[in-house]
Amino acid sequence: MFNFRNSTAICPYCMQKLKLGNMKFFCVPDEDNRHEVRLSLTDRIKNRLPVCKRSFCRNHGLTIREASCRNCGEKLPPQILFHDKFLSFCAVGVAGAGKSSYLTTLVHELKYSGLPWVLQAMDVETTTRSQINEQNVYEARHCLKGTEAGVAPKPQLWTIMDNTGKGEKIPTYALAIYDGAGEDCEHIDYTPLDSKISLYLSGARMLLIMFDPLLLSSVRSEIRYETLNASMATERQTSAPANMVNMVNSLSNYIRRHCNISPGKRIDRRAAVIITKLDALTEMVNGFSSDSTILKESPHVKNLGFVDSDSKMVDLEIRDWLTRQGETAFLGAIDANFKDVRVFGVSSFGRPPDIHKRLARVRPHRVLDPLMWMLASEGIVPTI
Ligand SMILES: Nc1nc2c(ncn2[C@@H]2O[C@H](COP(=O)(O)OP(=O)(O)OP(=O)(O)O)[C@@H](O)[C@H]2O)c(=O)[nH]1
Ligand SMILES: [Mg+2]
Ligand SMILES: [Zn+2]
Ligand SMILES: [Zn+2]
Repeated sequence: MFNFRNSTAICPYCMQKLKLGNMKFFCVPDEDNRHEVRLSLTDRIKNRLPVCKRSFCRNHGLTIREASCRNCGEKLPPQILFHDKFLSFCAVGVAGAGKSSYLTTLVHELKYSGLPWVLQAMDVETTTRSQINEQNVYEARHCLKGTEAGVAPKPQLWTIMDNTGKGEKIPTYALAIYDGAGEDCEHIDYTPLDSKISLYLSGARMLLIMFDPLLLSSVRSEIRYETLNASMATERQTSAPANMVNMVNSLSNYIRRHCNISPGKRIDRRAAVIITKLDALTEMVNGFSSDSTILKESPHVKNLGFVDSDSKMVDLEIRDWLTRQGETAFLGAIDANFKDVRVFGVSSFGRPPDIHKRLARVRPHRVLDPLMWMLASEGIVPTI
């Protein structure tokens, strides 16, 4: 019988800790029938899921796993109740920074990179959305459309089963991914954001702060017009100034307010700063040198762990590169606001799209690095 006492389950929609008493349980004997099952006194004392006691119900005597959250009313996928760790991250960045493309290739790599993990979607929505995105990028080979602004993003909910060990028990992790619209991230602080987006930001275990290097004027002047055009999302973005410093500051103020952290204190939240579209930077004379670590294949997955020295080197190389581009204000802003920051560089596609926004064979570069960092910090993979 599953004991809830030690559960770390969190409602992925309202971020409330899921205790037994915070949930409503339903028995669903068939598609057209459902009835609520209340917790008995013994269930409460023993901290266990309820059992259907209705006479003649075909589920009579079975443990009930269908539940909804009492706080927000959302239906909870049964798998969210059973896991050893709850992991969640939220991607933020200006419109067109490459968030959705990155998360699409991240999920794909997680499924097929050879890690001894099995990834399963927890609900139909996650399955459908990831199928559409993967189909677009990997089969139709076309760039994704911008994420709809003004609506709260639904979290993608995944279960990771960790097949590394040989024991009988397979550790499972719940992974919730939040991918908002850049347009909404750009206005944090200024417009009354949907309260759900704010919850996601303050509730995530790790923030992915996506930085689009193609917004830097020093980069734009060194890259071919075709590459630049193909690697930018919208007309609006092409003329947008690099406004990441403001975004980092307002994001930080926002989290501080929401989590009651005083302005003089760094935010105690893991923040992965991710420079996207690395492939486009290889055209730069002033770019990364050809023997730099960042351009080498990522060592983490091959080693089934997080190679800290490699990651620290990449962090240094990007900081150095950003400094050479005159972006010290951005580095200053992340270091001043976040206690636990690491800088990463990725290319979701491996090379720029063509002028019609079509993709060549997708070869993601280093997309799993930030995730491996989080997994290492959670003790799920070793730090090497
Ligand atoms: N060269 C290159 N371009 C990329 C890469 N990833 C994304 N892009 C470009 O960036 C555009 C925007 O990518 P998205 O993933 O939709 O960006 P987003 O951050 O989700 O944007 P919003 O949903 O509007 O917030 C794509 O249409 C591509 O043109 C990459 O790895 N390399
Ligand atoms: Mg998007
Ligand atoms: Zn809830
Ligand atoms: Zn029943």
